[in-house]
Amino acid sequence: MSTALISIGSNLGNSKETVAAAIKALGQIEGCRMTAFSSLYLTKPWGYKEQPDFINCACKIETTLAPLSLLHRMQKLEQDFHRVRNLKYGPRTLDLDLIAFDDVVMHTKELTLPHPHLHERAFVLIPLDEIAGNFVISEHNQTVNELCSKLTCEQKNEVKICDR
Ligand code: PH2
Ligand code: MG
Ligand code: MG
Repeated sequence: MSTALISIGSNLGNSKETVAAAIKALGQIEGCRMTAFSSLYLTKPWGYKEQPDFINCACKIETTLAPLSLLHRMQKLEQDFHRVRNLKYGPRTLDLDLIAFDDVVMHTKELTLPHPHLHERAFVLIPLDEIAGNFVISEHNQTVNELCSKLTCEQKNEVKICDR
């Protein structure tokens, strides 16, 4: 059994509903069990700024799948939610990013683990800290909580927890 950390994002359509449906769907992938998911957060767009704010959330899954099989299942789910890929870092109905998978380090064309931008993204680290603060991110050799504490106030201010 492996542990996978996934970041969920949406900024098109009814994002809260989409993220809630994605949490449910991820837990229903064969060979996967959802063991924790964070609150929803309203976050300022990172990268390309001229787009709506995002709803972001993080979840933790126990899985018997290999990293690439899990990635492919996640990509299939994105398609089911009618995601259209236009701009790099641009708006999206549903984005599912595999952030970490046990202590796997891998650099292939298809998948980089741990996620190459995780340490600079408050919208990934703050939700993750809620559910997996003690998880050690290989390569960085630091826990999610340690990486989170290195974010600047400015970065943290762009991520606000949503009302339940
Ligand atoms: N995803 C991106 C680019 N920018 N910004 C926020 N706040 N949240 C995201 O999920 C996000 C982003 C590319 O996947
Ligand atoms: Mg993304
Ligand atoms: Mg993505």
